[in-house]
Amino acid sequence: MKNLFKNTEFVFGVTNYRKLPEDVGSEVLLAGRSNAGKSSALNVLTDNSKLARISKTPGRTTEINFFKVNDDIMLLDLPGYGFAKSSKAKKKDWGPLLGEYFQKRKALAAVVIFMDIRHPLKESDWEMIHLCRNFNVPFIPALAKSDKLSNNNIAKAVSFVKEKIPESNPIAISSKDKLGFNKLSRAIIEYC
Ligand SMILES: Nc1nc2c(ncn2[C@@H]2O[C@H](COP(=O)(O)OP(=O)(O)O)[C@@H](O)[C@H]2O)c(=O)[nH]1
Ligand SMILES: [Mg+2]
Repeated sequence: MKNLFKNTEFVFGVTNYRKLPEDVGSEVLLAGRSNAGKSSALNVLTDNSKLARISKTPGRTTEINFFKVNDDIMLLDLPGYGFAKSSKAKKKDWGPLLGEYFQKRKALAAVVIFMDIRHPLKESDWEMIHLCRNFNVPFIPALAKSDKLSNNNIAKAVSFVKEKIPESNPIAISSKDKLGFNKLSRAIIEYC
């Protein structure tokens, strides 16, 4: 399958709703706790190992980073939520932006919620799920690092998440083994 995400490039980071680009096209928000495996997944998804490093640049970690896939689709990298070093300060930084974003943004097409497949559905993941549900935004649970589990336990984790959030279709991925990314791309594109 041709990789639609192959030419994805970083365009800018935004800390303030007023600085967002024009509200057109489809935006897919990439969310997850720090360390869930989101940056690694972004690299595999786009076949570009330089991309996600941008999100690690100090100063960029409190911004929503915009990655342009093509003229219609943007991926928005939201800095990891939960326990990060300065998590309170961080929350304060993009908390209001995120609320306003969900409330107003017509371009918001879907949210991918990255979770470590061994520890899915932590409290901060539920906060994101509630936000999606409240604003009727479809979301895709991406269960990362599936190489850490046996096939049997992968299946168990997927059904566990499906049971807890029946309206979703959880996808197991491994950035290490490059597994699950066809499914993930298709799911993303479906919402755009
Ligand atoms: N075994 C394994 N480790 C992974 C995978 N994806 C990420 N990691 C590791 O998990 C840690 C956090 O990954 P990163 O992508 O930076 O997570 P982020 O904080 O969500 O962006 C790093 O040490 C990665 O090497 C995966 O698919 N398999
Ligand atoms: Mg990251």
